[in-house]
Amino acid sequence: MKRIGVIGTGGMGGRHAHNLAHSTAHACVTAVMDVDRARAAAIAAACDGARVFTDAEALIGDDQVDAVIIASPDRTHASLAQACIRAGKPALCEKPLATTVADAQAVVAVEVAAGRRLIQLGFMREFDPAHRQVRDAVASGALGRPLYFRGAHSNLSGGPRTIDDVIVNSAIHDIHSARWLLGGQVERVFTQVVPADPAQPETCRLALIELAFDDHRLALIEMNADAGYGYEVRIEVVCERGAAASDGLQELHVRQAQSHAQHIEADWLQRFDVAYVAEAQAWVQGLLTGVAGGPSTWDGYLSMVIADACIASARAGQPRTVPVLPRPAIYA
Ligand code: ISE
Repeated sequence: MKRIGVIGTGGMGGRHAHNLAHSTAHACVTAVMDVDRARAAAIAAACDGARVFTDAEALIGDDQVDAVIIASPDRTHASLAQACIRAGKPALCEKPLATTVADAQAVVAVEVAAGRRLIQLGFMREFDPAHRQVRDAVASGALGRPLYFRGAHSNLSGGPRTIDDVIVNSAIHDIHSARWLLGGQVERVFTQVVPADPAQPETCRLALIELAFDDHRLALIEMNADAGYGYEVRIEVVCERGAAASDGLQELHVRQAQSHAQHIEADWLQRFDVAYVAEAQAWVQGLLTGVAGGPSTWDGYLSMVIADACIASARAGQPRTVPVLPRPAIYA
């Protein structure tokens, strides 16, 4: 039985705590941390009386915690991931790994020094059945070599957002999907933005991101931060002899009385509910076998390097080059 400590009890932390306590074999939640003690206590009570913490480092150091979920605000991920590695405790860390390239690089450095993978990054789309079908179709080779990734990601608005936030918090998923599904190295990016308020160029209503790979393959990502109708993630991989696509919705099509309807989910917790359970189960399986799998710290770092170039490109109105980085052996 692996004893899990959950840091952060917002939507994601609460969902992870629930999935680990109720849908994951060989795992139990023994500790829950939030700066808001009452919120941590409410989640802990639903996890068979886990202990409540208001200090993340205390939870990481606790001897009744074998492994950690990091689901606190984005800016805290990098330092908490490093604290887990230093304590020798595996962690499932929500994306993004960090909010700056330097912070992401620091996590890589600490993990490389530890000599083994301890962090799994929360790019949960890798565990989504629709995404896996597309990945399997491409990997089968039947469609020929993948040439082009197209992704459309729509959110319902939580209020006006900045370019940095839309790219580092949201489009980072699509950047990872493009790398995961095409493989290879992104060499150049070009980002154009429709501002949420034309008088405030730092705001972002919609971003169009082009990625060029070093072997001349391409990706195009449309990130709609305020779609106005619901939550959607659509992907397509165009290959030499065919294409594989997922329109991304989970609900069935209903045709009735001369009309056709399909319910659209409101957010990622609804759309990716199955993926989050599969992600937690795969993570716990890795804890039991001692073999870390899933998206790595290196995936988190490279996504951040690409995201950073995308932000610079949006500001400059020009393409930007992505540095080529040597992959440390532990991520081979
Ligand atoms: C959110 O944090 C997520 O990770 C969702 O998957 C993503 O769709 C959304 O844009 C993010 O804000």
